[in-house]
Amino acid sequence: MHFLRQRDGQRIPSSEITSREVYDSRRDWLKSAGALGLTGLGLSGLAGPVQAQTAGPGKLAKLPGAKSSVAGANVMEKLTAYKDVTSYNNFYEFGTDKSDPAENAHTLKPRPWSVVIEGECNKPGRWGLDDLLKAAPMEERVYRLRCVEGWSMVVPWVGYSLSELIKKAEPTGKAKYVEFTTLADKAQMPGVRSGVLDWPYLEGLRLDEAMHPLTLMAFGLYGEVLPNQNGAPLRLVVPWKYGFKSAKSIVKIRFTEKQPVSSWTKAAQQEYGFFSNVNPLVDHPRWSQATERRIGEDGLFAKRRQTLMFNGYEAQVGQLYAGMDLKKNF
Ligand SMILES: Nc1nc2c(c(=O)[nH]1)N[C@H]1C(S)=C(S)[C@@H](COP(=O)(O)O)O[C@H]1N2
Ligand SMILES: [Mo]
Repeated sequence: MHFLRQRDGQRIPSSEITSREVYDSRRDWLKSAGALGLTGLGLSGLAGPVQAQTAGPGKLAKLPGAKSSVAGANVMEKLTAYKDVTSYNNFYEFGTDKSDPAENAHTLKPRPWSVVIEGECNKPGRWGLDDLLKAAPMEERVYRLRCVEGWSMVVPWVGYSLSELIKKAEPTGKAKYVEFTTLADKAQMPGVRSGVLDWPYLEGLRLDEAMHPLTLMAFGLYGEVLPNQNGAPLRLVVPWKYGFKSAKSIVKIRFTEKQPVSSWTKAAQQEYGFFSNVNPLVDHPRWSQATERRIGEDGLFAKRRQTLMFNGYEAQVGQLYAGMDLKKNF
């Protein structure tokens, strides 16, 4: 297949997208695609009003973000429809079926909300949601999200680099990892009564991973605040790792010396490693990770896509793992 090289080194099959270099912004590109009549060439999902591409249905509070200038933060692929992003979810606190979170998460109360910042840092404390929202300028970032189960989406998130918060907390020299704890409230989350995971849902990153500009503290998607099922009022998005690293509805951020043990690692250590970087060469013990299904492309002619190393973000994050055996450190 013929590939076009994106400015940030990502490869995009030419059958899926037109030349990236010619156009600077996603919106410009969409307009041009429309003007050139390319929307009929298997790009039908891109047709329609350009403004609508990143606008939600208008039911939730607006949360606009300026186009991000972070390298790799603007994937030039067709966005997954808002309807799919918000109805096909993993959020086990609301049940294990893909449709459960959208059906059950209305009981989650995203306000008032606060996040405790503690552990190895000079500025521990409790941050209220309004202060978190104001901590840095909101950016819109179009990221691929690749679930360990073998499906993926392309989502226009709104938020800012987690590093903005970390800098304000001033981690000490002892801080090597960041641990994220999410809400586990039986009154708001029916799934927490089940023993499917060891609650609260806990995840962790190495400090340099957490500081990487692509690591996003997300507060919204499609120009609106996060729907509850997507992890309101704030969640991580770590685009080069399997989706389960992107913890939803975070209530605590802790700086630690020791590597955190995440809920999924606890549940099945041989299946879900600490790093969990997307890697088509390292199979899950029960299935291949070489290909993926793009949500929304389920039609008769839908083909599985090749999964990309680091989910397509190798140019940006590969250096973080220089010299590491990625098969051992899966
Ligand atoms: N608290 C919490 N966070 C979570 C999960 C969860 O069950 N609970 N599921 C994870 C998994 S497996 C994936 S793939 C993504 C899905 O995010 P989305 O539903 O917004 O696409 O959320 C992740 N974050
Ligand atoms: Mo996932």
